[in-house]
Amino acid sequence: MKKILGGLAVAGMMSLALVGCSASGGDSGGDGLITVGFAQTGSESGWRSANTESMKAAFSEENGFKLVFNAADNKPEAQIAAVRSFINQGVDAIVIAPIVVDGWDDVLKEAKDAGIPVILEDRTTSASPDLYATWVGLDFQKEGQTAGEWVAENFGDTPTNLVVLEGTTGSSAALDRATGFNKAIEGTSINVLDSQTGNFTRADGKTVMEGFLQKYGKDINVLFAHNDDMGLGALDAIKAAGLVPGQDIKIVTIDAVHDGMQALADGEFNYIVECNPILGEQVAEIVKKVLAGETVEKSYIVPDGAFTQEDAIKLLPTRPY
Ligand code: GYE
Repeated sequence: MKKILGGLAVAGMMSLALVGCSASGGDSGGDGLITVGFAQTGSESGWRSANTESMKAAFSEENGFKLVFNAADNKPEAQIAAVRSFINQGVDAIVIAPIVVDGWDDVLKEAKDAGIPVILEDRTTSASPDLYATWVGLDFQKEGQTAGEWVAENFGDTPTNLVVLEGTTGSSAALDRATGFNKAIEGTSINVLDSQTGNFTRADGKTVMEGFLQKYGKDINVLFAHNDDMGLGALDAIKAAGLVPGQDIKIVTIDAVHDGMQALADGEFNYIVECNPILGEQVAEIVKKVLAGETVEKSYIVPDGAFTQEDAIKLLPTRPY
């Protein structure tokens, strides 16, 4: 154990030295490449696949990186274990898309003590900001608010029953989207009948929607799903119940991945708020800056749009994901 710790301390000092001196960033492997450990959430959605692809393309050998990739199957303990293993391997930098906001303090302190900078991608944490270098992501609260404003504008004046499919419990994406949405519908005649997690997956979106339909049947007027995939899963449940999605039940989702945009173009979804998953290049650039000792902002927010059915028909052929 002592030996391992000794090795760790040396690796830490080496990375620290590299952070301080090397203009081209770390090179712990001695192969001219920057070794980056990326702790991805898992592979729950179309958004996630596009994000993983974007990260893998940006952290390529041609771009000067050696990527150590881990997907944690959306299990927070597994993700923390992956980060710990990156620290033990003595990578040059660690990128994390945190599954949940809480529970990060200890392992982030360990990375800091080892001199390995941490860059957050996509979601945020509740950990103290001095435990990570920066965060590249999206304004989830604003996304929720945009969805809520659309609901309020279209249905806020007449009694309307709404159900919510929430994303992963405890994730910043789900927490902030709920906050933004609830603020936007406050004081309107929208009645939230029920709100449950569908874990950002199609399968759970379908199961939870089946439950909602059994319980509330035709009383449901609007569905807000925290991502496209859960909305897509819900389509099956709605059709199986003999109802027409997009008409009997209006649907608003977040992400705007290809299958979601297709459902919007087909009239089965009614509105989608965009969440851009193509973050790889920006994250890679920032990792290089951090390792070169350059000052970076504490956060980089990538802007999002929002789409109607007409927009989807026009944009579908040229969507990059
Ligand atoms: O909306 C969802 C994914 O954190 C923004 O995670 C991300 C969310 C995205 O599973 O589809």
